[in-house]
Amino acid sequence: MATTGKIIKCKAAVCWGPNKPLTIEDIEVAPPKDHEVRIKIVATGICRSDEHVLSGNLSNIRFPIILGHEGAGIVESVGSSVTGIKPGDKVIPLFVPQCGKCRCCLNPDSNVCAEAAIGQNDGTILANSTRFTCKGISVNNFACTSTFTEYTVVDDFSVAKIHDDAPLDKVCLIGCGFTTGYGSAINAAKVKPGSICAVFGLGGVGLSVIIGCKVAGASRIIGIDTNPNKFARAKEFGATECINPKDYDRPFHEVLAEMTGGGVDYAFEVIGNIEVMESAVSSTYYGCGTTIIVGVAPTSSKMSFEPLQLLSGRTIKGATFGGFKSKDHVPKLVCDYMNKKFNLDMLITHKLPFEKINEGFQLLCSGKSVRTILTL
Ligand code: PAD
Ligand code: ZN
Ligand code: ZN
Repeated sequence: MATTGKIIKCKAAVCWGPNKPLTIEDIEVAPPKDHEVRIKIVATGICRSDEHVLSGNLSNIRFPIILGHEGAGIVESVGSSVTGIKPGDKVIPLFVPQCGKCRCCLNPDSNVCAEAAIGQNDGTILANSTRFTCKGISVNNFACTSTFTEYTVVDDFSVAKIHDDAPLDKVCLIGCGFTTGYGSAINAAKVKPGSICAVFGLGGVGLSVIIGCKVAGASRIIGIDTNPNKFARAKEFGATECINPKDYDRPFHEVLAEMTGGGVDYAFEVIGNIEVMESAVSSTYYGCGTTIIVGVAPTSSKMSFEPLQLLSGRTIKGATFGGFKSKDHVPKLVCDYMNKKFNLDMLITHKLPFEKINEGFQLLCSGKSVRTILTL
């Protein structure tokens, strides 16, 4: 391509610090180095995890930064030593990389990657630097991906090549929200047929948990949200009933225990709220209930529970990206979507041009949207 090996000037939404609106800036994107891939982003979703950074809930972030981790695009150029990915390929950047060599990658029971710590925590990609510059200032990368930009550069183990015919404005959700929720049910919880599930939080990720619970054959899926406007859509996805904790003036786990003969088999916390996490644990059946923590709680916050709650057989676990090994599974999930094994189109409530990104965040925060897709 004409741009190969050159700096690309393009637009990006730069986050200069917490509690400030993003500003669309002219940035420069340097060419990919060894084992790196430069991608033209075509579509990206807005996930609550991006908003956690904006609202200052996550403290280990270095500013300025380009957020966004739920995108899809087309490879513009590749650095030396990149194999299996070439210019023109459709790809999804992976916020959980898969290097294939670290202790996590080599363990079939883990799906995180030791390389992620490098990208996520210090705001750089693998070569310990960033490829973004704005007004002469170097701008950090977010979660190995940074998709709120027309062009991004990622490490080759942080990107998956997907089917040539995949609709990028839909399958971008496989880059985070859909996969996280769906996998939390089928991989992390391993929901059994006939079981009772409770899903706390009916945003894009919670609704995707419901898709997974339904595919796994749960007999009851109880959707829980403080915003009753979320209930109709949750039922379309497969929730068998929906309830609002605000409608009760007693501990919510007692309400769920009464509804379910003593507690649910699986409780999913998909909000990032410590009190709800504690309530979710108490809502599970004492002899065999499992709680899956999916929501991202503020940095350094702590949840508490009585150890006795676990001695009778309860399990508490967490999952990132739904327990899927990213590079292996993202291409397969894209094909499953194209073969209509599941439908994620209903997660998309809004579409906006990239320039209206702040409007997209307002829609999320006001509870009006599930997923807004920005097109670039
Ligand atoms: P969202 O904001 O679209 O959905 C959250 C839902 O929770 C909304 O419908 C709220 O109305 C509801 N809610 C808020 N407070 C309460 C409460 N106290 N009780 C009941 N309901 C409540 O977010 P999302 O679906 O994009 O993300 C959900 C969480 O999952 C969030 O914390 C995000 O950071 C996390 C996440 N985790 C991973 C991962 O890999 N573990 C990936 C992606 C997102
Ligand atoms: Zn996300
Ligand atoms: Zn690894």
